[in-house]
Amino acid sequence: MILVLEMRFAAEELADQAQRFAAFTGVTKPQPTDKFFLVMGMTGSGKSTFVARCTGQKVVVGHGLHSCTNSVGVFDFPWNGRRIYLVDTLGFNDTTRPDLEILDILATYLSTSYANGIRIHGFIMLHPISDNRMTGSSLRNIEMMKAMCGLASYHNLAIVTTMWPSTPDHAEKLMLERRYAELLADGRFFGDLVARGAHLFRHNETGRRNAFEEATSARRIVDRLVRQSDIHAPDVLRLQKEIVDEGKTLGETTAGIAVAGELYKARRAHELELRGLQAEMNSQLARVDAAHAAQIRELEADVMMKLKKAEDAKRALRRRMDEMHRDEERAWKQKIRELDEMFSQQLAEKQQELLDMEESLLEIRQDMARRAPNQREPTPRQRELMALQIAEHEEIVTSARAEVSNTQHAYQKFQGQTGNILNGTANGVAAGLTSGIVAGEPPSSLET
Ligand SMILES: Nc1nc2c(ncn2[C@@H]2O[C@H](COP(=O)(O)OP(=O)(O)O)[C@@H](O)[C@H]2O)c(=O)[nH]1
Ligand SMILES: [Mg+2]
Repeated sequence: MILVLEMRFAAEELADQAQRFAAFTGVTKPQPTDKFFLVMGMTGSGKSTFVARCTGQKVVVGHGLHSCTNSVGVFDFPWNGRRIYLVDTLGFNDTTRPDLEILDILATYLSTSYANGIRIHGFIMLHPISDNRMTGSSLRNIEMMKAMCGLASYHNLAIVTTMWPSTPDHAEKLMLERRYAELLADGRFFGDLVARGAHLFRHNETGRRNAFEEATSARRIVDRLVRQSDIHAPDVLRLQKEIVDEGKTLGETTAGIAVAGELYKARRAHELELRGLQAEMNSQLARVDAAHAAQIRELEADVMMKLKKAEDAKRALRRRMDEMHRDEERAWKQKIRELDEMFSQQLAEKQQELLDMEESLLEIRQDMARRAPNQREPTPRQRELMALQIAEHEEIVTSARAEVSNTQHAYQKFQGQTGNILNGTANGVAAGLTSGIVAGEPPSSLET
């Protein structure tokens, strides 16, 4: 991971990432006309690609400031003199992270952002039309989105279907249209949201993978949302209200209850499984068959471990905003420390390289001046060549000097921004706590 980063290390990009992140978490104050949109949807629905097309920025997962921390990606682009921020979120039903962890991450950032005065102006919910299950992951993502938002009206929501095929045959076309109609009518999917004002878009309906077409399609959706959000003032998300204004633990929030429901079902299933295994152990048959008994014991240990995991998850639901924030802050600090180290090392290397170059330039000059006594006076042609050689070296040294200075500048910018993030997010949460917005007993050990 670090190696990949080292190779592509771009100081400016990291500083920019930190700056955008600081804007989303309210550490730096955005302009009143700036907009923040959340991009949601299941993993693989095309969120990162959408954001990349819209902003023209590389939306890479797996390196940079946002990796290794439990973070969301913040990207931006200018729009008619304003700045539009797109927040690339994590899908529920991710293969590598449990729902609870995803919710925890979103809750941490959304609550900090809200406590610092930032409002979410709109939502872009991506849904892959190619998903033929109509249950499972996509349903779960829609449920979680509703639980988190809990808005009275959805004028600032764009429901965007993605993954339209490029060359569907007649039967496939019919099938997709039928599925589309069902999605929009069924209350478990988008039915209730459409009834409450959500806007519908088919993103990249031609299905062609063409960057320009995709960008045009994505921008069209954002344009509409910007206009909508100018008409309808942003509402506070239910999750933000519950955590910041009402001081609920994650498990007490509507979204937390939805996750807890799943956890409960899983726990129940494990308990039942355990009971079944124990009954089998106690039966006459198992007692005589030692090999079978050992096998059952192994299964039992496995189920017990799963149960313990579910119990741990239950405890995690009891976390309050300050605890969530503390964990996240710890991860950020660690990441920033790593990047800082890498940055200063890179700078030191560049400085050393420059010193070496300057030294060798000096040596060339001295060599030329120090002619051996038996050497003849150089001809005008030789002089000309020497001058050219020196000029060439000087040019290289000058550009190395500029590079060092740029790196230095970027490093300072990076340090300024990351410092802001750590102090600012902590202060934002602390401010929310001290002003009594967050109910419950004040945490004694909040780091600020
Ligand atoms: N066919 C097609 N593929 C897409 C489209 N948008 C994204 N993809 C691909 O779908 C995969 C998942 O996209 P990604 O943006 O990473 O999804 P995320 O997990 O929601 O961020 C990637 O391989 C993309 O190249 C689209 O509109 N059409
Ligand atoms: Mg993604």
